Amino acid sequence: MTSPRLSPAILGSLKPGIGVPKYDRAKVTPGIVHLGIGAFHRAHMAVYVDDLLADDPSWGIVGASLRRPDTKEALEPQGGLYTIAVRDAAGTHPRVIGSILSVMDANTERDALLDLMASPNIRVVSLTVTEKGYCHDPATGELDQNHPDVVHDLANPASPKSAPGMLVEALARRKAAGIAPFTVMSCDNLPSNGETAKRIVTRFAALRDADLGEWVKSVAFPSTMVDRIVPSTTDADREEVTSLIGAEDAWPIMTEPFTQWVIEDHFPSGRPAFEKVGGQLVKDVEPFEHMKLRMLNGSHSTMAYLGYLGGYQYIAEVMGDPAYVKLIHGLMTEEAMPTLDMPGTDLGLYRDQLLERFRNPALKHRTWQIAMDGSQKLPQRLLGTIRDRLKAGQPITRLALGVAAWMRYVTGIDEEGNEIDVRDPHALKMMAISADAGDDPVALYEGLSSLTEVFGTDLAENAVFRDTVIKHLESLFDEGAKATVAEVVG
Ligand code: CS2
Repeated sequence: MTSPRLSPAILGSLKPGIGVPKYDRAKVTPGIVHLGIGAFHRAHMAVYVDDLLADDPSWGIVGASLRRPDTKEALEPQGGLYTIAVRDAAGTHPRVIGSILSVMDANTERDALLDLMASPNIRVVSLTVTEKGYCHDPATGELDQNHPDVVHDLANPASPKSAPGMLVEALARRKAAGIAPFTVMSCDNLPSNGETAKRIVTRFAALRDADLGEWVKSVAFPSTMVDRIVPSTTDADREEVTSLIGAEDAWPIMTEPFTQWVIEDHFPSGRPAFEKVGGQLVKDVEPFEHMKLRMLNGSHSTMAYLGYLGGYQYIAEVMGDPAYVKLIHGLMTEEAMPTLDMPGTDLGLYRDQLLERFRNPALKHRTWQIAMDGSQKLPQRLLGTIRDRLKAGQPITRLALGVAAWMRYVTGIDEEGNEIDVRDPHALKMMAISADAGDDPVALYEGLSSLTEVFGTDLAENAVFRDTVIKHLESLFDEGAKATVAEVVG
């Protein structure tokens, strides 16, 4: 028997025990526009908002996709409803989320979306547009004025394509109408994501017009640290969720039990009571961001490149290899933790929880998924930690192995000689560099480390960095990833 499509009309006839919205969705009004309505947002912020709408229905979310209309196509027939399925060793636990009122496709509904963003009831515009969506230089955090979307948006300010362009046009419309600005809340894995977004958006606004640039300086850009592991949904996941809830969901979101959200409390235009639903409101998010980026994401990227090269498809599989576990444990304990300043936080406990989360056998998190966009991720995940350690004269063995594994990975050829589908905004440039370098580790190092948008201008020439990465690269080429990991952990 085929199941009916998930929709508001059939909420009452889902299988017993399935969590559904505990508020009247008809009374919910939009207060938030979210740019980049991908899986992460739907597993994270949208769930916190779902938890608070019963108390305050003025914070419904209108989601927008800037690139592909696929989320809209999946959610529109479902009236915005979708399932999050939390997976642990005991099974899969589905719950239907109702906080997303509708989804707009920025490509076909740009003007309506900009008008909505400019309307007074929208008080927060949040973003998960991934690292590359900021159109910035990841090494410096500055707007990349040569980015094709930035060039386009400066030439066509009223029909922007990029996230900075959308934000500035919506703010310009508010300014013109005499409406106070919304608060911009970045929920991407960038260091000082609020400040970074502010630097990029104010620069873009100033390039459009000096007055607008000044006005945009008054906009609030709180920083946040977001955390929840969200593997891409597969067809098998869709089938499992459909049979668990008794309705067909075109795009359920699979995730883990853990969730964390640390938010800088700076919302002059008002905010939902995130603290009532598990959000941690703080003055300074930066220490939390560093902790998460350097420990969780630094480990993730290292496991992704070394794991993929070693033939492991999923993170839980990587965690089944004791040498890899020792490497990651050491990377966090010996190399990342000493660079963090977190009074009152038990970093050893945080590390152990991370190792447990990485081990989650039910979460099919692909190494290939995490390996994506390394050029945008490496600076905040590994290179910042490396810089701090080099400055203090401390060893960088394990961190440098993560960097070497990335260099080996972006050659686009695996250890069996098969092609790797390298997804990265700089993939073509990197593949050309590695084609020139062949399998010469020194040439590969020199080519890739000259990408200043990743390495800045200081690291490539640092003798310790250079020697350590090249030594690892030689081993990766000669012995392969598994043998290299085994050797490094002794
Ligand atoms: C991952 C992150 O894909 C990746 O790069 O490292 O998405 C990670 O799962 C999240 O940051 C966890 O909060």
